[in-house]
Amino acid sequence: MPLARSLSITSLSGLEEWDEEFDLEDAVLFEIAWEVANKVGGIYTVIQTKARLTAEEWGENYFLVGPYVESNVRTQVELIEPTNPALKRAIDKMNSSGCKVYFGRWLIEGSPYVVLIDVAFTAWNLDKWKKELWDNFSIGVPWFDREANDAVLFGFLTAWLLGEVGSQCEEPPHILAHFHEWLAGLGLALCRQRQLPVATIFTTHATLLGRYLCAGSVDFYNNLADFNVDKEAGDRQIYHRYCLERTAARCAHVFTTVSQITAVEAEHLLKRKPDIITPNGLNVKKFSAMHEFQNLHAQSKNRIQEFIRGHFYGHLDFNLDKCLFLFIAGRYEFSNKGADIFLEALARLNYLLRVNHSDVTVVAFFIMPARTNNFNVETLKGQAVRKQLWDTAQTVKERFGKKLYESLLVGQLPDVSKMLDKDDFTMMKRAIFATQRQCQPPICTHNMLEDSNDPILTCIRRIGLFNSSADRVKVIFHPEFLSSTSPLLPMDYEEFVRGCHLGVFPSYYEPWGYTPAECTVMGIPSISTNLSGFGCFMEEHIADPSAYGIYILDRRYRGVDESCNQLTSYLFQFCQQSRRARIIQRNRTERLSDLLDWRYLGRYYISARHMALGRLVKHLFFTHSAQGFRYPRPASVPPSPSLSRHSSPRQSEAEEDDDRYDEDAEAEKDRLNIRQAKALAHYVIVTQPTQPNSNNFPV
Ligand code: U2F
Ligand code: UDP
Ligand code: G6P
Repeated sequence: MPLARSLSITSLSGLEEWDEEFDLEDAVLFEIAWEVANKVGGIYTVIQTKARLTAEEWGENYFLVGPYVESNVRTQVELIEPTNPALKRAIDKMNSSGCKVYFGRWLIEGSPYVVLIDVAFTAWNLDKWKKELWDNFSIGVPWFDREANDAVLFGFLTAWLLGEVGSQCEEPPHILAHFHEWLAGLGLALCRQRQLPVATIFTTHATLLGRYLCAGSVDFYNNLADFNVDKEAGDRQIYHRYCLERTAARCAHVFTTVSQITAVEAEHLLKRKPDIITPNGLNVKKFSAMHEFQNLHAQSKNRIQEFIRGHFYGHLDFNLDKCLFLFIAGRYEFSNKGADIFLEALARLNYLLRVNHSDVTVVAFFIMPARTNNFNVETLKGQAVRKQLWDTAQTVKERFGKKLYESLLVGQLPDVSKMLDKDDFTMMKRAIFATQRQCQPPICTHNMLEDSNDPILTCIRRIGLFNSSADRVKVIFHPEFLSSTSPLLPMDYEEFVRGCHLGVFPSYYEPWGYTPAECTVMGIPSISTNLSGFGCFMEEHIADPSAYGIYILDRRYRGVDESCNQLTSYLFQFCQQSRRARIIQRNRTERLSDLLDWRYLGRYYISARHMALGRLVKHLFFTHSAQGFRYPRPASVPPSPSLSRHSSPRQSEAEEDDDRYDEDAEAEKDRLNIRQAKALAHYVIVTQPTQPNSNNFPV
């Protein structure tokens, strides 16, 4: 059953009441994206994690629309008969006109309904629709761009579906359609061009041009206002895609982006200022025991340590108990994701740890998918050797135990010198012999197809981080996403993150950045930047982010070298923290989960929907002011920045023994502070008389 059938926002605490008569009992919401039940990237995470909340709110009237991909449907969807009569008639009509449209339940939390369209089945329409696209929008899509061709088919089919649903209803329905990203954007433009009674929202999760420009050597943020957008798109052969994206953004009743930083980018590159920011949330699961996530950290860390034992066999000359695991993960965009400055900072950290005679060892993981030819022999051998040592130890232990038992049975204390015989020693010597290794432990776990041009490997060769004994910083490049079925590191990504100490995401181009957000809800500190949507969001909402384990690197107002120095100093300070300090910091990080929960962030989507409906149905102009709360500084951190240094919870081992620090009291004080801050947060929706929509179609 839906929770808020009348689209009322009064159920959210701290929100003002909607005082307009706005009967939306019969309103239906379609959310349309290429990544519905189809994992490609971050948009899948947005839709999949938000589904439960939206399904609770809209109940039977919420439908996700995506492409039909057989392999996905087999594993993720249960096909059923359409539940809504008008939608059933619309689907039947399309299917009898040569389309293949399926209806089902997506088997994720919230079990939302999905309408899946087989675009390939309607490919015979492509030329006709491309002509229509050219005639009405002057956008020409080249034959060789398969993704853009799919976008054309998907666009025409979704507009057809929405038009058909409208015409199958007896009363004019209130239809809301929320489109994500350029691949789904054409459906929106067609709804407006055909003047369908549909309130439209377009959310962009990155701009095409922004991503391309940043990946080149362009000073992006200082030149945002000056790019000749048509020329830049043309030079990169994405003009037609860019046009599709820009048309959707300009035609939408409401245009949104995932962060303020992408809003500025969109304003300059897509020539429309977003009406509202819709930040990305997560489906946060709370454990009933408060410290359960700490136990999970310890368990997962043990498993990573096992992998390290195998990977560094023959060179295990460092203390695993003083070993910190750092990682970067995501799309392999070397400089956009900041892998370049992370490597440089690791080289500097290596130097600092060495000259300071630190007993800490850092292992930095790079989890970024690249083209490979499977695992390499040396890494597989490492795990085999480790297993062999383990088996040997178990066999010797059993034989030892048996002799001990027999000796005790006859009432004698054993002669320890005779407990191990020649066979045992031979077995152990053989096992030790197998751990002899002439080469250094490998950097890369796989055989790379483009080894000599790979940016990470090339950079490692230049900075000389080769996992030698003297290095305090070791590097492992795993060019494939993690999986629990891997013979090497059998853990899924979530387990791996939990076992690490710090996620490092020093991105240059990052509209949102789910990876640091995921770290936060798992109670793992992270480094992000003030050029990432997540970093800016946290800066805005938390008085002293680093005290909570949210380190935000300045990549906006500093040069690369300076940012790299700042990153190095964050890493070095992190390495100096005691275990207790890390535990306290993790507790604080985890306390921020609520801020990233869809239960809090979902309100921005609600607000966008109200605005769109208002613009379509009532021709009202809404002024929205959705202000979140600001997390205060943790209770025990001194208010002065100089006193708190970079606000790590504890600085020294001496302090660690100081029992005056009461963690539970701090948590309780923090909770009180946060409750007060939340109460002060306000959210106002003001309705005003009709004003012309500055983004009227046609553009
Ligand atoms: C934005 O991210 P996107 O999902 O739009 O990024 P894309 O480049 O379109 O897709 C990259 C995804 O592809 C996946 C991996 C990435 O998330 O999961 N992938 C893969 O499965 N195999 C590979 O070999 C390589 C990549 C934006 F950039 C983010 O900042 C936002 O957080 C996100 C959601 O709003 O949208
Ligand atoms: N990820 C994953 N397996 C891995 C590494 C990463 O599934 O081994 C996921 C991670 O959970 C995150 C996504 O990849 O949700 C990356 O999203 P992000 O928003 O950080 O960047 P994008 O690549 O979408 O731009
Ligand atoms: C968790 C566990 C502790 C363990 C600690 C290790 O907090 O509950 O038992 O000592 O993790 O922390 P570290 O930062 O050293 O991995």
